[in-house]
Amino acid sequence: MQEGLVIRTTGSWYRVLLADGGQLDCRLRGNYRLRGNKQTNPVAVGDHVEFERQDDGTGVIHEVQDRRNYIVRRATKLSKQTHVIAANIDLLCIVATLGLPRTSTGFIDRLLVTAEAYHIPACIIFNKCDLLVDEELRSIQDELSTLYRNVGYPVLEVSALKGTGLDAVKEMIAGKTVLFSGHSGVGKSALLNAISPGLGLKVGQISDWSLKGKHTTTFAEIFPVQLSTFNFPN
Ligand SMILES: Nc1nc2c(ncn2[C@@H]2O[C@H](COP(=O)(O)OP(=O)(O)OP(=O)(O)O)[C@@H](O)[C@H]2O)c(=O)[nH]1
Ligand SMILES: [Mg+2]
Repeated sequence: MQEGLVIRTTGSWYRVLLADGGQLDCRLRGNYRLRGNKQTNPVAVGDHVEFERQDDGTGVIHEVQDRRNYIVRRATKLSKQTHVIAANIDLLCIVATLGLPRTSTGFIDRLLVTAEAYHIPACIIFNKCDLLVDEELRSIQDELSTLYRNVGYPVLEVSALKGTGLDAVKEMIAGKTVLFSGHSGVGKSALLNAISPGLGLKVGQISDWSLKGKHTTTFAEIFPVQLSTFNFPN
């Protein structure tokens, strides 16, 4: 039996990252028992699994190791069933924007409460700061940043588009497994691309009529990122 990290889940296939950097597509052992029936997915990104290689070049997951923590989303508001978005997270980065789309403080607060409940450190990244073109928006941003800093959360102001504030993001996430979460269209994919240009993630459009994103990224995935925050003299 070998161990690996689940970095992507699609249907009944799980992409597993191996210790040597290789990847293997695995399925779950047929008679795998779900822990209770509350969760719709038995395996999530971030899970550490034990698997066995098959002759056909794929793998079979036999065990999912205990999770240090995990974060869930309810299927619907009333539903008892939950979907595990990710497991074993070191940091939750809540990506928010003041405009296009506008993130409400209610939304930020709900994510913060979730993070607290699951014992996951959280920070807030305000993206699209290049759009703070007038005094009024600037002062709303200052107020919000001060508010969340005062209650103890790190707050970063960045622009994925202009590339400002990225070093602070890199410093914050270095060496960690980080979940970027936030409304569609706030620029999660754009921000990851800006931090790690090799990723080439698809970036969506903001709808002209609803001023919201179009759910371009449809599933969670882990990207091993090589961060070059520090330049060593050679
Ligand atoms: N002005 C400005 N636009 C940005 C910035 N970052 C991203 N955008 C734009 O915002 C839109 C949405 O960006 P995405 O990266 O696709 O957003 P997302 O959060 O990944 O959205 P989903 O995958 O749908 O959840 C695109 O049109 C980006 O070009 C920024 O810093 N400034
Ligand atoms: Mg996206």
